[in-house]
Amino acid sequence: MARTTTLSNKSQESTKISTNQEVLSGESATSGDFSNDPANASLTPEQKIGYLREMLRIRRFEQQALKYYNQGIMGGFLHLYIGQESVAVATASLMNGHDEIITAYRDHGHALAVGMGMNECMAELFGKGTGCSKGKGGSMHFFAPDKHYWGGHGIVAGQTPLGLGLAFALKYKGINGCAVCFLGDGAVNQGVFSECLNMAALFELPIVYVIENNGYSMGTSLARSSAIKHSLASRAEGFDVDWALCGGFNIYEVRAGLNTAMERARNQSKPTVLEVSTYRYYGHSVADANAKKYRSPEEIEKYKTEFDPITLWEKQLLAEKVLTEAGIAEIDSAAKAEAAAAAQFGIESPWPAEETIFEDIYYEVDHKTEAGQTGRHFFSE
Ligand SMILES: Cc1ncc(C[n+]2csc(CCOP(=O)(O)OP(=O)(O)O)c2C)c(N)n1
Ligand SMILES: [Mg+2]
Repeated sequence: MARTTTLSNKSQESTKISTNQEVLSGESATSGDFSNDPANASLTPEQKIGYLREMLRIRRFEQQALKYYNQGIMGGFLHLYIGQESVAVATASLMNGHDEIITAYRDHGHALAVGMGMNECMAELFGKGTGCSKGKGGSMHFFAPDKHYWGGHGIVAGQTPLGLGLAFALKYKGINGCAVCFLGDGAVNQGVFSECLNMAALFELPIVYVIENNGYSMGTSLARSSAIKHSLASRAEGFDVDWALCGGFNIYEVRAGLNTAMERARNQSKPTVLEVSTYRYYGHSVADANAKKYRSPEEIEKYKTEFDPITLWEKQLLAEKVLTEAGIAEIDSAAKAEAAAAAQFGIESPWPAEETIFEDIYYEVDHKTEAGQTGRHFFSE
């Protein structure tokens, strides 16, 4: 049985958790039935099917990208999210139209989950002018502010103060939304994250920091990188910030954990650190030559066969009779076809024009605004 712990240091709600360590020692992937949690109790079959569709779209998209990368047709960085799809899809499914999200370089899943198109994302990976960042950002820099998605950042933990800024803006403007900022288990050790927690608590900002704990930062395991007494999230206690742990393999569980934290941010303007246990199947990036050396093949296989978030969700939907095997196959075929068409779109798209090379560097230059001089970029209206 998975061990039981306290969900939040302040609210004293209790739940069971499933950590990576427990999974590896043979514990269950999910630690309870979250289908009746307030976040999930009234979900429609269409919504549940939608989560499967989104997870499959992310996986098929990245598999296509990997194929072209391996053929040398695609270049640059490529940090695959495969294995972690449930986290981004669960989060996006809870966004209320005012919530904002931001993440690091492992950003494809979040982008597709918030509604970015496969074409603009795939073209960006190919470095083409039709890409979401006009081919100048690549894999690490997907952005869609119109979809409340603020990227896509390469500096480890660099997105954490930016996420705090989003939360500050929401509070300053009196908008009933929250900011969700994703970071990895390695990013937690960056000093700036501690500064963020201090300010989040001090200013009572509506932010949820989601630690996607996949057990590794590049080739370094959690045990070798982090001093842990209880968990990474429990460090938040030092800043008087609420924290919680959540298994990341079952969409119901991720939605339950996220919903509590997002509601707290929206309704009480309080920050939360939520640590979600998850796993990436591939190396840190496709350039990770040691991907199979710092983790045993058995470990990777165990996650793939027993804790895959897509397989688990498919089983759940079959058990609930929401979908049949044939229905699942149909959704998967559509995702594969969409990803293949997006790759074709990316390949056939033109390169960015040479004369655009100095564009998109400074917003105020491109838009001929004086905002840069007055220092009022974001709060001018
Ligand atoms: C400030 C900084 N230091 C080092 C790096 C190199 N680097 C890129 S990713 C990474 C590991 C981060 O791991 P984690 O936060 O666990 O995220 P994951 O890759 O597992 O999603 C490192 C050290 C960087 N990009 N930025
Ligand atoms: Mg990690």
